[in-house]
Amino acid sequence: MESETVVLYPFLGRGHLVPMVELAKLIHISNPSLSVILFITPAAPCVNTENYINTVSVATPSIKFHRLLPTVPLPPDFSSDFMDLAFGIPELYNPIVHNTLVTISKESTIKAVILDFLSNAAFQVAKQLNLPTYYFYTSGASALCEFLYLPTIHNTTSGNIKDLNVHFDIPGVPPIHASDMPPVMFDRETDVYKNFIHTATNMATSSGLIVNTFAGLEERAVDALRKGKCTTTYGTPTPPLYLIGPLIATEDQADPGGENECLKWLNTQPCRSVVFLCFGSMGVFKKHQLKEIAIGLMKSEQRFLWVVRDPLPDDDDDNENESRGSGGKLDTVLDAILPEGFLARTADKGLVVKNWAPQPAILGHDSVGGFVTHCGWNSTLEAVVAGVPMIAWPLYAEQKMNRVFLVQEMKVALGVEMSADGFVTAEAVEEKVRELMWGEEGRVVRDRVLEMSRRAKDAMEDDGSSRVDFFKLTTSWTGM
Ligand SMILES: *[C@@H]1O[C@H](CO)[C@@H](O)[C@H](O)[C@H]1NC(C)=O
Ligand SMILES: *[C@@H]1O[C@H](CO)[C@@H](O)[C@H](O)[C@H]1NC(C)=O
Ligand SMILES: CC(=O)N[C@H]1CO[C@H](CO)[C@@H](O)[C@@H]1O
Repeated sequence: MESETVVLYPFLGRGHLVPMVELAKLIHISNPSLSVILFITPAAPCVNTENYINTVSVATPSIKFHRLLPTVPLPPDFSSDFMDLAFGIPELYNPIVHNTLVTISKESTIKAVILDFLSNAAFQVAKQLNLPTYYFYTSGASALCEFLYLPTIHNTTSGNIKDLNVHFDIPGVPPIHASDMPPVMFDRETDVYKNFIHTATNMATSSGLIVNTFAGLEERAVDALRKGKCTTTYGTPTPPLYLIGPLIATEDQADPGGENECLKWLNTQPCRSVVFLCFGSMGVFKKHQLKEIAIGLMKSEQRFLWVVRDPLPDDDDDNENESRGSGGKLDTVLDAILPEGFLARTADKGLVVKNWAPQPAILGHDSVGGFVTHCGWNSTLEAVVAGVPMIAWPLYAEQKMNRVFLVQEMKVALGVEMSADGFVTAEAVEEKVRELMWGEEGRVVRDRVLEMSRRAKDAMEDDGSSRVDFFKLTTSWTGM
């Protein structure tokens, strides 16, 4: 029997790569006869994925990382914008992707090519070779409704989204104000905007859309997608939808040096009493914002575990060293900015840790009763699985939109009050933290997220919705 292969082509940002690797593992574990290959571009706008890739290669040698070689140099005039690079680098590698797919095809039948949306450039290559091509979408079904609807918004509005003061009515989700749309969509003349429109159009004609969510979490969005409501203007039906989540990384949960400091501390705290604050790998604040968070936490009188990264300088910082990208070293900065005696006064109730904490293990710990999050989809899923209610504090990408979904539709989060430029006052922090832990509105969210946690577990049972979808997907390749 000829061998069969599935090719996955991730984007190398952590929030995209890690779930794609989880998908690769799941495909291989459930279908050991399928070869699973992940394409890796040598150049990427994100670094620091090398260690992760090595760890996975050692732990799971049966899935293969294939480096697309030779390295293609960036043209000298290439945009340095992160999103332009994210979409643009795969485009440079299209000839190599083509040759690699042809080479693999000589020895094996390629059953599927699965793209991250940022690897969209490869869609035309796979299509040209007549390979069934899927997208793996690393945000939720609600965000996917918006994504697929973008070409319709594009065709039916004039002017730039950033200049509009309207709500968009998108099937499957609550109305979204123009200012809550992902900033990449603000200006229709930009390359990134055009790339999103083009990608959405390709997604709508692909062989299937695989989404890291579960049906019970986003019922209205899933219903709209399944009924083709987000793509009615395309003249083609929405491709099959496979909701196979929640896929959550296992690598990060390992604690190499024995018990982590945060987990040890949590062991000493009462059940569901601690508010956990962590804003993702790119969640950096200015100093004056850190100070507001500290004061708000102190006044809330709640227990807290706060992950802080090196801050950005304030706008009026006159220290020349600090104006160059970093607001200075965290230790000194914390002492300087936190209210006097903050760390000492809160020592029995609070723990401030620098830069990194084992997030999934913390969210899974009994003592954690609330999570202040930037609304990245991966963090959201981790909290939902652990049944931890959230305070939504979006920072970038599609996070403002995710907040609308989390607060208004899924009802697993309270939204923190922010000014137009994203600033949050100490009072707002204090009020929301108390509300989440003790309030009546908070109770609704606390109950709801526990229900969602149960649904997440059900979805992953043998006959659960996510397993059934996954089985449909893989049997469409193997025919078994
Ligand atoms: C948008 O308009 C273009 C040009 O008229 C058309 O080709 C395309 O199908 C339309 N797309 C949608 C989603 O309406
Ligand atoms: C900037 O950094 C240099 C070297 O670390 C130090 O000597 C200098 O005093 C700093 N300047 C200010 C304004 O802090
Ligand atoms: C699946 C996944 O991407 N997990 C990541 C979610 O975010 C946390 C915190 O940023 C990371 O530690 C996980 O690796």
